[in-house]
Amino acid sequence: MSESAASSEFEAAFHKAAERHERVWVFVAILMLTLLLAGTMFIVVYAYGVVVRTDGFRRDPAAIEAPEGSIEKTGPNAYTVTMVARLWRWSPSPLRIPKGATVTFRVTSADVLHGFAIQGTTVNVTAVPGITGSVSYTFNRPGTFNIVCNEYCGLEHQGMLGRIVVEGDPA
Ligand SMILES: [Cu+2]
Repeated sequence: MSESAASSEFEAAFHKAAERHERVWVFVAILMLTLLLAGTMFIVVYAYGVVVRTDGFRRDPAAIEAPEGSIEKTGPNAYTVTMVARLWRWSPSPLRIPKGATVTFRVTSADVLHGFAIQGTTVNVTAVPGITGSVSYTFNRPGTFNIVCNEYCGLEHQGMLGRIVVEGDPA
């Protein structure tokens, strides 16, 4: 047996063993990822009861009770505002309220996902078609607040701005 024949025999045996180990560990890795994914899904759905709703989504703006939003006075200085997002504007905007007003925003979308965030406040809610999100905020500081869309929604996303004007002293 020549020296080169011996070395190529050794190489062939080495590759055969290496391939077997490689196959085993690729399989183990895939199995671990599958178990991790299945386990996560199981825990999320069964233990936490999280279910993604798909039946209630509607994209027809006409299906929204107040397509241009609404403002309702609910107390001495309290308001409920239905805020509707659509490509690419907010309504009602500009929204004028007195200083110190507590506003409950009911946020929804007429078309796709948008993000309702009021700069300089803690308000940040996703506007989902067919679903109404709710958040309250008290505007103690007069001035103009920008509503920005922080959920990418297409071509004019960056220009999707609204205004909230908090005026002087409460009436
Ligand atoms: Cu948007």
